[in-house]
Amino acid sequence: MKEIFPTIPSIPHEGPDSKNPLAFKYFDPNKNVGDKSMGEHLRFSMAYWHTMNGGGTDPFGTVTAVRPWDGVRDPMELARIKMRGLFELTTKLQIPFFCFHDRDVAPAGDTLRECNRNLDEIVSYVKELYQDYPTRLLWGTAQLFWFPKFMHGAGTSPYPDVFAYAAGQVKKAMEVTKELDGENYVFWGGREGYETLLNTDMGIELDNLGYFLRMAVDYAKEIGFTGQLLIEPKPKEPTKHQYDADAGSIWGFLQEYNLEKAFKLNIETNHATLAGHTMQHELQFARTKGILGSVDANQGDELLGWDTDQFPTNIYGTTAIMYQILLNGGLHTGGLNFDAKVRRPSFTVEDLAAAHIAGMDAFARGLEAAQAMKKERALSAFVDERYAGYNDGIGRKIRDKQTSFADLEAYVIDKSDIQVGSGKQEYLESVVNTYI
Ligand code: XUL
Ligand code: CO
Repeated sequence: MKEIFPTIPSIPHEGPDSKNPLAFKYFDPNKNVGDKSMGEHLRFSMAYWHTMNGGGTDPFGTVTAVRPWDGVRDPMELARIKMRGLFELTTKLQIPFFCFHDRDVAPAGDTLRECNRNLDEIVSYVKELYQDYPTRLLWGTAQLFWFPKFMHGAGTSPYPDVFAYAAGQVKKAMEVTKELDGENYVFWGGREGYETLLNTDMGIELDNLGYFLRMAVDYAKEIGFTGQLLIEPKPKEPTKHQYDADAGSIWGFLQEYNLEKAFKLNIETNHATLAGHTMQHELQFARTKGILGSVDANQGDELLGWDTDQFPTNIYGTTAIMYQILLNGGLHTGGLNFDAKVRRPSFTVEDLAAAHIAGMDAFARGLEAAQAMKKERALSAFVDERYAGYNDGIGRKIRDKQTSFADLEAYVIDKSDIQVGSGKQEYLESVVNTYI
């Protein structure tokens, strides 16, 4: 079969001294890190929408990307070439998974029935590609934000016909995710929010969204989809305010609608930045509540207020992410999906490969640093010590909820020697530096 990316070789591991842009310097899937191989720890995934469909457009400029399928006009032929391109590129890069939105991979039609027909054709083609390539589906999702009908939202639209259309579309997207053995299914509420409160009934919108997700849980059961359902937080963009703003707000929402056992989170670094949180905060919150499911691996620009979806190359960032993932005992069915796009001036196919390599190498280094920090209890020994007061005495009683305000008042009322320790922040920051 003719290669789609003949200039991209199977990427070798050449080690840190290599100057070859198309080689791994740190990522080596067979290297053992703790009790697993690097490949088992780092379940990378390629995002179809950015890598196959991204052209480098921005509000001020047209497509810059040069791609092997430029000039192909027939939409179904184009869809097949790009899908085969994805399988070839992921295989050459040793990326085991991919993710897609329904409308990324096959052209839309005038009706949902027509959209489904096009999608079915591509899904059959993916099943053929499964025979020849090792790449598999990390998660599928429905694209409920591009077309004009979704301008006011999907599950939160004021218009029931749109709500119904979105439900029908998610039903189909869940079916194809199951058909392709997808390990998870993602809900990202791109337009589930508002532009202005002057026209918004928040009560109806939140209740409808809760009900929408309840029906999704029921349908997953009905068709025997056993993959993990994931919600992806983002505070804004494209809407001014999105209801799934961050891990904390989703946790509250899930509990209100009795959905907290059915969903975990797919947490994206750039979305955390937009929410005014660190990625570490979002991961640690989700981990603490037992809802850390998967990661959209990218990074933003702290100076910009929008979603730049850059490849994750910051080793402090990847170390913090991998530390939380290790403390979580891994991501289980989740993975590290490069929801990232090359910069507009990086327009060649070699840039696509180099960008993924850069992200994979940064995560390999982050993993090794995080594993050493965890093994040597570089941070956790201090954290355990800081809270040790709760292991016995009055602290134990508080943890066991065996006190009243009166008991606590009696305990402290004549105490003159209340002691606290140093938080040692600067020292701990220097400790992290020694592992990076
Ligand atoms: C948008 C975004 C989405 C989701 C899937 O910011 O992250 O691509 O990951 O819909
Ligand atoms: Co994402």
